[in-house]
Amino acid sequence: MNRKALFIRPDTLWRSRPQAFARIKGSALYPNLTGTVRFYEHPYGVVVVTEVEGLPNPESRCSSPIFALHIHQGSSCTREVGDPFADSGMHYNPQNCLHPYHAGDLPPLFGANGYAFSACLTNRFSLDEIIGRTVILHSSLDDFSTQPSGNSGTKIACGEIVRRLRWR
Ligand SMILES: [Cu+2]
Ligand SMILES: [Zn+2]
Repeated sequence: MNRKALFIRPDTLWRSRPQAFARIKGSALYPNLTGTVRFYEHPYGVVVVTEVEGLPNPESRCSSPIFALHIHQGSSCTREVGDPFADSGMHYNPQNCLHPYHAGDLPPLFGANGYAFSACLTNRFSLDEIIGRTVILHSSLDDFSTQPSGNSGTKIACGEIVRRLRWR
């Protein structure tokens, strides 16, 4: 393994093209919620870079909002059944694990004045496994214990993961 590749330089990452991405759009209740999730191949797994704006932003400092983030197994952000984006299905979970050990479980986003940014590395999936699936952002934090989905509240935004052709 190339030792230089072990340190992820944000400036290099920022300039390079993701191999896959999802464009995030809010549900009807969150029309201003937009963002991107970028996926980069890395020797240790996949780097997931998420940037979102237009998040709900409570005033109180003690309720600074946290939003669960998962890759769901479904391929499309369509259909509303009580919750929007019903076709996104359940968390991507090819190994039949319990939450939060689903392959699609990701660290939640911390809202900051309606904006959120995160970068993480995971080896729970390959790019090929998640292209054609969906990224879902939820209204609440992920408690990382409740089954089957961490008591994460409603789905507030969704994006379909596509192989990179042109992303900007
Ligand atoms: Cu989810
Ligand atoms: Zn899960």
